[in-house]
Amino acid sequence: MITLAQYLNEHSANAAVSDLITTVTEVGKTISQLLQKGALADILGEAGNQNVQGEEQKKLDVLANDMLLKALAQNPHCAGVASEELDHATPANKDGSLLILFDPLDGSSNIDINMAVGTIFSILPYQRQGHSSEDQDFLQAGSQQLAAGYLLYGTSTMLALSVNDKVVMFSLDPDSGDYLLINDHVQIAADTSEYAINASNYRYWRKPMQQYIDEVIAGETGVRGRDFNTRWVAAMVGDIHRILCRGGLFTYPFDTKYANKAGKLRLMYEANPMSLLIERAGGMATNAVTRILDIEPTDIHQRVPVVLGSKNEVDYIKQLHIQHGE
Ligand code: AFP
Repeated sequence: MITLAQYLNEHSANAAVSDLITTVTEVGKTISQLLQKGALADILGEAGNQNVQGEEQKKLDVLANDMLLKALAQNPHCAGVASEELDHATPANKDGSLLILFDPLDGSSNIDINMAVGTIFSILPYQRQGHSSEDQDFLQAGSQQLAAGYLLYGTSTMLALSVNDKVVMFSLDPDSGDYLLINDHVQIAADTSEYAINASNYRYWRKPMQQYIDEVIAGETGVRGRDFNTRWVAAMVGDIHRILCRGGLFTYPFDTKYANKAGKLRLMYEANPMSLLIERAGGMATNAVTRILDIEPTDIHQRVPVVLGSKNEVDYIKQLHIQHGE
């Protein structure tokens, strides 16, 4: 079987990018081991602080963040690191050619209940080599990403990755400690009857999203003429993994629940890397109307509505928004 190292050697055009991915995935092995030990490794429960997003941090949020930050800061190719958990980006090696952004532990409300969580990462070029990196340097559209991926710590640990025009998947072999290639061309079907949304927010959505959910709930008795099914992991990484495996729709739409925020998910740590994977696997990723990868960020922590997955379903939601003049 092909290891991650062999794959990167053959398929990544940029050795520095490969090296950064190796650093992230090595830390991922330690996070995976800690999760397997769970309570026995004293990783469950609250850390007792809030992050920059005003969310309670879990012990493993803090641990995973610190481990990734430390390892990446030592990588000579890394000019700066931005984390969902930290107020500002951390400058690293000013001669490095790359910037990396990560969500160290996505879906952290799942940690204490032994459910799937993940690590998401996005790699951008660094344009000011020789100077210390700043938050501003990270403000690049998702279309500029050189690579993106996630580690899913589920019943097994998996890596989904894109370093070229393809999306591939690896499974971590607990015996050898290697990531082994299990799918060398991930593709998402254009049609689906499965959708993921936190429907408890229905009253906060805009009209077209309410209409969409009304239609899929009506199923074969409504305008869609067929039944749909709901799935919700409460960790984006788990929902995206399901979509890469068997298609589907994932949305965390615009809502008015969070004052002054355009939704819950973070553009640079969640939406951009996942959108790159979804598009390269043949799917579509929008904020309901606009392509996510074209959004010019204004803040490293900005939030964005997300609608992504099987192409025809994402496009259907886009048409509903256009009809409603959104
Ligand atoms: P946490 O990492 O704070 O648990 O948030 C996870 C997340 O950003 C994303 O991964 C999920 O899809 C979404 O939030 C879950 O949101 P709900 O709490 O509304 O279910």
